[in-house]
Amino acid sequence: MNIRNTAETLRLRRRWPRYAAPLVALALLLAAWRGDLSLPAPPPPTATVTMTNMLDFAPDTLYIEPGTEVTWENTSLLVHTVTADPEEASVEGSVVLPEGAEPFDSGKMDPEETFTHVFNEPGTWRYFCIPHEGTKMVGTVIVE
Ligand SMILES: [Cu+2]
Repeated sequence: MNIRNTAETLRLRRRWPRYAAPLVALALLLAAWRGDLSLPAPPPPTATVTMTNMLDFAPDTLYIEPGTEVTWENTSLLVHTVTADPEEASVEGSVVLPEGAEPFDSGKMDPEETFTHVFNEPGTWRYFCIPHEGTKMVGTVIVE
């Protein structure tokens, strides 16, 4: 047993000379230095808002950092929208956008549908649901 182990060790030693490990380490260091081993960018932060049978967004106010990917999930039995476009609003104050921000609109979302928007501009965003604007189905996203 011992003799066999020693023989195997010797064979391994012969196959992998003593300088092999430092050489591999050096090659990896060089590759890293050249940028070949750069790590993938971390995934963006995410948040979820649900659209309910009670005609509201939950949470109705969401605090996030810039670059957060927000997903709305229609968990209700109704059609809702996520609309941050003042042109679509018929009630004053349904939409508020940070200065220079692009409006967006999910369009009609059937039950179980999702919609995602990435918030880059800091500030206060207020959005609403087109079919339920009259019952004040509005939500706020604060990017800070
Ligand atoms: Cu709605």
